[in-house]
Amino acid sequence: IVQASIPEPQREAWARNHHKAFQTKEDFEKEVVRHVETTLARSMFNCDESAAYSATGLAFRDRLVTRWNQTQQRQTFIDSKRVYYLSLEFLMGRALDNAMLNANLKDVAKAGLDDLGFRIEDIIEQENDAALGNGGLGRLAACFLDSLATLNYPAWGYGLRYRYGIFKQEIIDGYQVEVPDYWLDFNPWEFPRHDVTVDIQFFGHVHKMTDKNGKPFCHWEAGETVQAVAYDMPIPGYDTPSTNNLRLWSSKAASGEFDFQKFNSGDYESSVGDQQRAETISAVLYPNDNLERGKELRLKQQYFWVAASLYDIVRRFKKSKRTWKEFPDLVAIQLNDTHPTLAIVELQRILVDLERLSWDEAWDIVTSTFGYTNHTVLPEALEKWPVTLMQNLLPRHLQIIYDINLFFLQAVEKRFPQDRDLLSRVSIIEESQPKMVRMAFLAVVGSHKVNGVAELHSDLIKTTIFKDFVEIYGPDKFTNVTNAITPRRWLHQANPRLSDLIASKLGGYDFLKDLTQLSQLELSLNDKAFRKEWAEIKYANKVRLAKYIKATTDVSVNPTALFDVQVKRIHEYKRQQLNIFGVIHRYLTLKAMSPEERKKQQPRVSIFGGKAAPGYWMAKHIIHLVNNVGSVVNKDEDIGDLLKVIFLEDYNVSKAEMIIPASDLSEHISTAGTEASGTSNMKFVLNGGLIIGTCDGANIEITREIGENNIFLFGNLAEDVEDLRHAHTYGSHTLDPELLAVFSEIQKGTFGAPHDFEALISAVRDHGDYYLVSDDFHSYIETQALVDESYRNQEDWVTKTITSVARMGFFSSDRCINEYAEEIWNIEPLQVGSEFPRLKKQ
Ligand code: B1H
Ligand code: IMP
Repeated sequence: IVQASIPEPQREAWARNHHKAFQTKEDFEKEVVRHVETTLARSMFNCDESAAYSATGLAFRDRLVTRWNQTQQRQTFIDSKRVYYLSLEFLMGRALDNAMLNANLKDVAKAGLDDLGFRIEDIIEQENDAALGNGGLGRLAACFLDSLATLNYPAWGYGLRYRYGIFKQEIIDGYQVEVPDYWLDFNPWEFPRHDVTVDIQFFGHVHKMTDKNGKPFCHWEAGETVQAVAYDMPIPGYDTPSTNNLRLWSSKAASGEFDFQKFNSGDYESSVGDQQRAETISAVLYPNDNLERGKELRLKQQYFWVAASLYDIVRRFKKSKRTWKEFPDLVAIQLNDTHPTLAIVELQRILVDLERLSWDEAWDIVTSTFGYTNHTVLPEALEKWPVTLMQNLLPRHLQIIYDINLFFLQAVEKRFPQDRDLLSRVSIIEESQPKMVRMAFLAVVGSHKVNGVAELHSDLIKTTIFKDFVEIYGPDKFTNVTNAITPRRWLHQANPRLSDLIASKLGGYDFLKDLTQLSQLELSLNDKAFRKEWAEIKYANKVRLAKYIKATTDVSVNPTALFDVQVKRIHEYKRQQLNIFGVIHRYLTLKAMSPEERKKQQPRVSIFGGKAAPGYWMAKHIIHLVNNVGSVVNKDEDIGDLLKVIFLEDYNVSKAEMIIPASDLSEHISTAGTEASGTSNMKFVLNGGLIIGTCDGANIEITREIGENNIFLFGNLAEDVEDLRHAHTYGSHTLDPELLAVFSEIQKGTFGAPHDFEALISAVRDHGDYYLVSDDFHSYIETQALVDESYRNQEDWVTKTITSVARMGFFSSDRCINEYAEEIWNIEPLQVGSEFPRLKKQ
């Protein structure tokens, strides 16, 4: 190890020259111009918006890096316990606006950019979303990072630096087309660490050896090595100097650019091939939400990321010169779903094979270190890997998995003798053809806590997929931490006018750090001026969205209509098909009315958005149907403003920030028991929208907090789903007559060739209606009518929305992270001392 520290006598020179972050408009402008003229090698004569964005980003990055360094030095100095959040997805969205707001310097930047000839909104729009995730799971990880930094917890995120994030969606002739998302063109937020690399091994063989004391051990002789390179992204907290780190690994060939031997011997192609094969590992995010497809490259991604991260964590631990027993006192690792479960096996391998601890000592350390969060009970999303695939790619890890399973089953057998059924039910190895490794069971066995993400979901995992494990370990190993969202991005950044209005009532912005303060808003319910401003902000947000709709789809929508929004990944369980069938029903009802009757109806804009996994055929048909219904309804002169149907292309985090504040009503209508939590439901309510939803996921806790009068619930309950499904298959299955009328309209060809939508209809009519679309249809339609009626009474509606926002304090991710910290990680926030000055409010 090279001693890189500067000796004491020379440190004064360093301290004297310490980089000072800008605070004033003048200093900000200097930094921007410096970056334009030096880093970017441009000038005022060729500085376009993209260059101005880059320079602004770099100016803020410099600021973050200084604080990032201080935060890390402090953590190293204090030697405090850190938490490591392992997630294959971090759906960060844009960073600039967030960095400006968290530092309380947006006004400074706005004025500075104005002086230099730019509008801050245009500059913010230049940034590509960091879209390294599919949906809720990845965005949750991003909200958690924001809270961890804001609350001053010593925490790192570890993930993969995909060259291509989630694909961009284009709609062509009503169909989804996928376009690659190359987002790294110029990314000022990442910090390549070419000095932080780890060699990662794959394939090969395991040899049994004996050491010099005659003790046997296993040596894994690998067949392929790939290098992991760290890229760091600073994560600023809100109104604190604490800046945490998100470390993303990128893959490259271990021997540098090429294999020179092959190159020199004339085998150019294969030397380049090796390099490309290595780079493929971190090339692309798998675009499936709630679906596992068992591809070898995906397993390679998982091990590559997990092995690099653990190497890094262990290296950092070793610097503290503690004994191995103390590892769990310094390190907590949270597994975001089962994707990083191999970390359990890898740490056991490091401790047993490399550090030569006994199996039991090592296993104690491992199980005290890990916590596992389950995000789904959908069978198609539960990860299982073929034993043969694992054997080939990670031979030593498979042996360790077998040993973990053996010792686990022996312990179960001891407590429940002669229960062979139980043993086969809980075995980590599924004795199927082919045999499979059940990753969720491995994660449960290797962790000290397992949590679900909303109350219903946490109860469900205890009574379904992990029922036997509750018997074995007792109920205390299983817990609930209800998901939540960061109010910084999802209120302050997305809806600045609403945030300002709330601040004016609450005497400042402290509510952004203690969201329960929102409850004081109920005192202003009768304040006329406040209510008026509240309604005006919603209207202004709707006008902005209407302009965007006009610009992107060429459809004019009336901003006084009720905006009804369903934006999320397209999935049968989320039931966008129920929504669009409901829209068709509304259309038919309006068509059947006399012109006089029509005049009395509540105008609506039905807005859809979301991506379908590229191979998900049914989801793609849903998108197609929505678009076709739109093209018929939107030009029907009988209907006019009474109904518009819009599909917004390429839904992502930035678009969510615009769409969510503009909604009156949003739809969270999954089949009961299928949506683990949902998090956009919280974002909509926090922005003054109401919900139509099923008794599923976090909708239930939202109802508990805001009150039944402020939410439109409908549909069957989770406890009845199984019986209904059984009845569909084995009893007589009568479909809802109003739904049948919708089907026959589709089959008449009103919305294009009926053949295209036959699969959507037959899923309900002929294949058991697994998602209970027909069972819930009537209740859905009735509840939508109730929504129309409520919306007509605008005073009442405003009262409902203010009351709801006032009661949303529970859904701050700060509350959620504090629960993880106390109940699962056992970590304390860092004290932010005087040598680490607190940000001054401007
Ligand atoms: C959620 C996933 C998911 N649950 C597999 N599971 C994936 C599973 O790439 N894969 O293989 C990707 C994603 N995502 C979501 O997590 C739940 O459906 C939501 O209900 C929940 O709000 C969110 C965060 O907990
Ligand atoms: P790592 O844990 O080794 O990756 O270090 C993370 C960061 O901690 C480094 O970038 C430094 O800023 C800081 N750091 C590392 N070692 C020391 C030390 O010995 N004293 C103070 N800070 C350190």
